Amino acid sequence: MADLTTNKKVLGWVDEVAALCKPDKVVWIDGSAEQLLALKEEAFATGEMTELNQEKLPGCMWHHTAKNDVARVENRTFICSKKREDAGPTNNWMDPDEIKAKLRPLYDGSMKGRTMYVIPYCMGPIGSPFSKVGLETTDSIYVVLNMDIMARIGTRALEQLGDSNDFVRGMHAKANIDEENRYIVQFPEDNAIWSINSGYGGNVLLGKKCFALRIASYQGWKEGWMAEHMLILGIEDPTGHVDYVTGAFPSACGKTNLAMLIPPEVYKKQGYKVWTVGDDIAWMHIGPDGRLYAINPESGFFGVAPGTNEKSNYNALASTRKNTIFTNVVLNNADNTVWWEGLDKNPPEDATDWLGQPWNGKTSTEKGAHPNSRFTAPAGNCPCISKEFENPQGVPVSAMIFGGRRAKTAPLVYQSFDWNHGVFVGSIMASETTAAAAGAVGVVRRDPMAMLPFCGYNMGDYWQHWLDMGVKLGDKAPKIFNVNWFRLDDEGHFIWPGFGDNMRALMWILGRCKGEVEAEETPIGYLPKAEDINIEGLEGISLDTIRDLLSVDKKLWLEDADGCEEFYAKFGDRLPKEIAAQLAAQRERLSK
Ligand code: GTP
Ligand code: SPV
Ligand code: MN
Repeated sequence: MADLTTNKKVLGWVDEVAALCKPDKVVWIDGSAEQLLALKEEAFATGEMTELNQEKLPGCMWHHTAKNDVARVENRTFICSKKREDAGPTNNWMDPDEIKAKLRPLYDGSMKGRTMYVIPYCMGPIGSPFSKVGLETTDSIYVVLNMDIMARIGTRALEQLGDSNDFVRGMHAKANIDEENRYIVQFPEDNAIWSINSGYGGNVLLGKKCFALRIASYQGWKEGWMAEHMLILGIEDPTGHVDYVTGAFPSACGKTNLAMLIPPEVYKKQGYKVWTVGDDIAWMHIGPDGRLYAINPESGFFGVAPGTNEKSNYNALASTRKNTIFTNVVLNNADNTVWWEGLDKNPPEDATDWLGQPWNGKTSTEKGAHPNSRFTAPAGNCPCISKEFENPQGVPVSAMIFGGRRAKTAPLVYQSFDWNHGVFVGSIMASETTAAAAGAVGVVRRDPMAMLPFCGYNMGDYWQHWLDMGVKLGDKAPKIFNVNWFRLDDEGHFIWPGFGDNMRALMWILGRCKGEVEAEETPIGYLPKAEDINIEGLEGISLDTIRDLLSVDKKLWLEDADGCEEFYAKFGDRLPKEIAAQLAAQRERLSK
């Protein structure tokens, strides 16, 4: 097959990768329906993918990964800037030359007997001045088919690139899926990514976390924009006016759910609607009017399956009913469909679990789907996809929301005093770990701006970049808020109903942005008056419940301040003075 481009930099790089990996053949992905169909047929024939019931789930496929390869691997993820201090204390680092020397032998000959696919892809709408192009080489059809959903792939991406050298070089090889030799390496200064020995989502769909967050956060710092782990949603009021909000929550903490929420009856009947622009990543630039504009660089959703059902997230479930890839969920052998914990109360009896083993959902004590099992669904399937989804200029952001899983400390919602205080609020985010990354689940850790695993440079410099963006945005800056849907009662149950009812907190946020609702000034920020959170139609939630959800325990917050100080100390002189000053000021307010 002929090369798809005359771009010498692209051709030279692909030749280099092929010379190293030594595949039997090289196939350029042009993105045509015929080519993708042929690849699907091949994957069905080899068993790499399983075709699902084409009447019930047209175009859908099932795949399961190796047992040891089910999530991102943060301890094997590296930011290899030339200098260690430029990666900073929150990233693993190795000297770029050393790690290349170490990994080259692992790539060497790893594709013998296999085909190498070259996937050109564009992150962001084709034609947008904010979009960026990458190339990924891989020996996995699963990766090709997922990239086709998650990014704009093929010839159109190469056309967007033209003769430019500004593309991210991503080299993936499955090798032996050996976890001892698994590496996910970013070279931000060289626009390059090396990923080896994994076949799982975030480790191998290189346009996503590796490029659109780790490399792009570095590019944004250098070029004056922001790449964030944020959902983007629009709230349409009864007059048809839409306000846009972004939200950064750590992995598996509710971005997809919030992005697709269905307003509760009290708002629906007034004519409010919610539109999804993105569920995971936002790239944000300052527009000609001085406001901040967000695009979603992705074209699909790589969403958490367990817990997704008609009630919790109708729109996400609807998005998965066609042309979707299911990874590590249960295969229902009776009708060749899929199931996961929390889909319904009727697990299949004759089924195959995520490990590929026979499984009886009625009798088994083991879970059938992996807790981090996922669906890869085209954004166009989503019933509430925004009509601005392809807008090359993006949507103007009125508010940014931070949030995590906190059993106690953080109240349901509060507003920062101003931009700099908001940056501080983001910098002290903490959350319980989830199954999205390998390792213990439920451990509280600092996860600033939900970017701990994704910031491609020194997080101290990243906070300074946020502060600098605030100066540029001035009074046009989005207002910054913090939310917590996850407070627990004494029996360990969630107090707040969450999901669609999170709209009630969003409405307070919009009210604040428009100057339509008052707030109480507290040591940590502006809190709602309990009666300003609309509880109409909520069962079992009284004004007192809201008061409880909004309570601020000064003793806990002072203890938390000690934790922040310890965390900040790691950054030495890369910690912006303003951030240290914000912590000191908050402590003083709390001590009064
Ligand atoms: P990544 O794709 O990993 O970046 O995650 P995400 O932030 O998009 O997470 P997602 O929306 O898929 O949330 C996954 C988990 O959070 C599921 O277990 C949901 O049930 C739970 N969840 C989401 N929203 C809420 C909420 O409002 N309340 C409660 N209690 N749980 C929620
Ligand atoms: C996350 O872990 O934040 C995800 C899933 O969005 S993955 O693409 O695997 O990183
Ligand atoms: Mn994510």
